[in-house]
Amino acid sequence: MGFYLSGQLLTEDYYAFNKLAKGLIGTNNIDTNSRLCMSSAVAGYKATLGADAPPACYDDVNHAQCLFIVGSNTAWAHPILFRRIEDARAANPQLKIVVADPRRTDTAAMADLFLPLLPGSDVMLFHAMLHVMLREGWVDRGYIARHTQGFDALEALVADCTPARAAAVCGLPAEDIVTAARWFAGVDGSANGGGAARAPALSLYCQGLNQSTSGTAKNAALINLHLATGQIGRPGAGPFSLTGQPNAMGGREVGGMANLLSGHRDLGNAQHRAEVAALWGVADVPARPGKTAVEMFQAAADGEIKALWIACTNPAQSLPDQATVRRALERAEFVVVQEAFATTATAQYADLLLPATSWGEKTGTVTNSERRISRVRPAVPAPGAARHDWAAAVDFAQRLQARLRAPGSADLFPYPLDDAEAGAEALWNEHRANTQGRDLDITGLSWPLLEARGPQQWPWPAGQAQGTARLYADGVFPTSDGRARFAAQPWQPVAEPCDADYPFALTTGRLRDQWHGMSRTGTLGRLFGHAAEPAVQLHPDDMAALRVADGDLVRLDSRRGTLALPVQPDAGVARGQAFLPMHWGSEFLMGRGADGRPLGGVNTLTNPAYCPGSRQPELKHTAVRIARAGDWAWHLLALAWLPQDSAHTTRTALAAVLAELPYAHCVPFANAAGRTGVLLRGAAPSAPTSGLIERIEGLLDLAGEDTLRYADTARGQHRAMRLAVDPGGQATLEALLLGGDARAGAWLRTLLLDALPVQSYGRLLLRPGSEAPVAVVSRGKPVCVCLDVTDTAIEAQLAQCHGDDADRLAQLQGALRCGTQCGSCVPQLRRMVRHSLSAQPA
Ligand SMILES: Nc1nc2c(c(=O)[nH]1)N[C@H]1C(S)=C(S)[C@@H](COP(=O)(O)OP(=O)(O)OC[C@H]3O[C@@H](n4cnc5c(=O)[nH]c(N)nc54)[C@H](O)[C@@H]3O)O[C@H]1N2
Ligand SMILES: Nc1nc2c(c(=O)[nH]1)N[C@H]1C(S)=C(S)[C@@H](COP(=O)(O)OP(=O)(O)OC[C@H]3O[C@@H](n4cnc5c(=O)[nH]c(N)nc54)[C@H](O)[C@@H]3O)O[C@H]1N2
Ligand SMILES: [Mo]
Repeated sequence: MGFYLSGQLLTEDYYAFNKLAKGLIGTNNIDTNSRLCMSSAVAGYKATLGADAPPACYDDVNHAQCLFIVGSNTAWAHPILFRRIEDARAANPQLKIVVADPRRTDTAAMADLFLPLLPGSDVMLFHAMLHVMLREGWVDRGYIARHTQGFDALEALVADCTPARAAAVCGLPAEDIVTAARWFAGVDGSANGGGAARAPALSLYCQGLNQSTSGTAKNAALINLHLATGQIGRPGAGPFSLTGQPNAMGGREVGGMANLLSGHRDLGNAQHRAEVAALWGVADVPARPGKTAVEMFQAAADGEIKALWIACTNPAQSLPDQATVRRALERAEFVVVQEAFATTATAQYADLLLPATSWGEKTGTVTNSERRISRVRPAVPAPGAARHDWAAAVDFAQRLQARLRAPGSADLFPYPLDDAEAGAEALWNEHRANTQGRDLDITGLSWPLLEARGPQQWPWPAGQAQGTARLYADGVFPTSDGRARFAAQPWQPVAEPCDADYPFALTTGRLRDQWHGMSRTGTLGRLFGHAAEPAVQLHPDDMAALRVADGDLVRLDSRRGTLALPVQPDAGVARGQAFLPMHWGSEFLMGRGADGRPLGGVNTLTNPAYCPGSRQPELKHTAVRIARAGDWAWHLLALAWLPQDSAHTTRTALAAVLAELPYAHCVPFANAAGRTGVLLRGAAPSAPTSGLIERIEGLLDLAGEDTLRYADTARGQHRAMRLAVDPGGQATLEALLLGGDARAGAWLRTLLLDALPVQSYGRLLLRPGSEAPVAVVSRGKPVCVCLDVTDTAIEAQLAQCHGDDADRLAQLQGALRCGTQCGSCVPQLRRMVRHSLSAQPA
């Protein structure tokens, strides 16, 4: 059997599951979605610094003179940290920001030096930076001699990683690599400024490094740079891996992975196994390494794993190579899904669906990127039959134990199920005992202390007066000889390089206002203001070469499946590359496997190849073919406002119907007043004959007497509209469906979304292909979702703002308040300000 868990569980949940699997059942087949997220960071830290511990802290942003942001769209994915970066920049105009990302993101817009490297080429970039540092004498030989091991091999490896060679591999100007090396080293370019004279450099990095078949090598090569220059263990310096999920750190602490054990111990280490067995009071923990995420689902697809217990993650959306994942979920004899929402793709495969509480209902702890442990407290009571995740695991464990345990043997699960606070605290206390003498020792912490003094950083051993802000200030590392290790791993290309058949490099990543599979954010139509529908982004020149315009349908084929999506121009995407948000699962976006079977979501396409060191799959690179979907001549567009209470069920039913089309997507929308609706798009070679339109019309309440219709079956044209007429005779659109030629969609969509009066348009409404009347002007696209401020309103306001960019931004925000709530749209506002003209002061 296999357990597949999540970095969104609380530490106590994780601890209970881990003990159940490794301590009672005797399997190490327990892994988590952190395998898709942080495992390369873990492997990189351990290979170099000796332990899985980010050495820096958030305050370092305020001390750094150089921020090296690599493979992270911090502006969108870590918005609170990004606000700190903006503040640091305002407080210190000398701060240098370098961003290395194949895409020109909102984060890159903040950079003094932007390095649009080719996907997967990071190791070469870092090696070339080290090459330059060596050549120029910018490394810190004293630090290397005192605190590290293995530099000679690395020096030999980077000898031929010249900026010229790296320029070719990475697709970057050689001089930019030299500049990055100089700023990182913190020297002014001439003198060898060692030690304290060096301006501190802080690296911030995330999935652009981790989700790669070179994930471990990428992390280690970046840490090499910190060790070679002594940029670690002092304020403003260090390799700071940004954690993705709220408690991926806690999961790592309790060893909730197939290769780890409690308290940052390793399963492969016999002494570690013996220590944990003694702490738990069991004879032993199994030695055989468990199956990691991708391997676990492959094993289930092969029939080797027969039971899967999935908690707090949605693998039928988030794992690569969905064809295999779906086969696994179908073939497994028993699938338990423990979820807070019954609507996920994975929940559809559950033999047993256990309702779980979610963050606002739970009690326990989480640890953030800077090793800081926070208490989580319930804001609302648990709904219905929902239980805490640890309670489900412990209840099961107690029952199993009652059957297996020899009389008189110790009770492994003595946590009260009837008292959530006491149960969770007891679990946490046991976890604390497991950390004694380890690098993450928290024996000096307690729940009362967290209660009294707020969130605290580890390590905090007993007897210490406070937690630890930064690690390795003394240059002593948690290795056998106290020295850090340089890792000398060469650059290797991506697993599936682009070729003539699959010429585009597809990458996937986050949107600003959505969370993963959108089980939560996807229920809030308003969050679709920023990205309303699934779309693939391409460079405008590639669009011209493919003869497609903004909004046209394209087909994306990889070796594993097919999706079709509208295309959008984005000059921030390099030529030969494509970007697809990772959020669209089969709940929203239909697709097909290579065998033609219905699949869906972005991971229909992605590659399960993984890093040999970390076993993290290469979600950031898939070779794809992109072509205009010209052979699909019949198009569908439907929009409808839905009653609040049935909106979600209607959308789920629609998704099932739409899976019959070769291409379709289905997303919610909302207006500022909180009214929600659904939007569908689809395409097929010709009009479907299977009663599909009628079923969709039924679901959208377009089947009644009050529906206006037009049909020309011979030409495959179909129109249906339902209006609402107020007592004053004003009519607005409630629902519409266009089949055949859906080109008129844009203006009809505006009419519906903005509730514009439609009575004057008469038959235009139903005429296929009719052009938008001039009077139909959209209120615009929301930029600030928090305060519902549109681009149209911002542009109108900017026409009256004057002064320099900072003045105009201040005036804009003063007038419309946009970007003053969560701040995520500030990079976009800055761009709009930059592109606007200063008005003459009144
Ligand atoms: N809004 C929002 N925020 C989130 C999440 C969310 O779902 N929504 N999820 C959270 C989680 S779990 C995580 S793990 C983090 C992820 O946070 P990030 O890693 O910052 O976000 P991503 O968009 O996945 O990827 C980051 C960037 O990697 C770039 N990239 C792709 N290939 C390469 C490469 O070869 N080298 C380099 N240097 N860069 C590359 C992509 O272009 C992308 O801009 O976000 C967290 N925060
Ligand atoms: N193509 C591509 N794929 C990716 C990525 C990518 O960049 N590109 N990123 C990867 C990364 S970094 C990550 S972290 C994963 C995330 O992938 P998932 O883990 O699948 O993402 P979520 O949608 O956050 O899934 C969490 C699920 O838990 C449920 N839930 C919420 N709270 C609770 C709770 O307290 N208890 C229980 N039992 N359930 C709860 C939610 O409803 C949700 O369905 O995706 C990975 N997949
Ligand atoms: Mo993640």
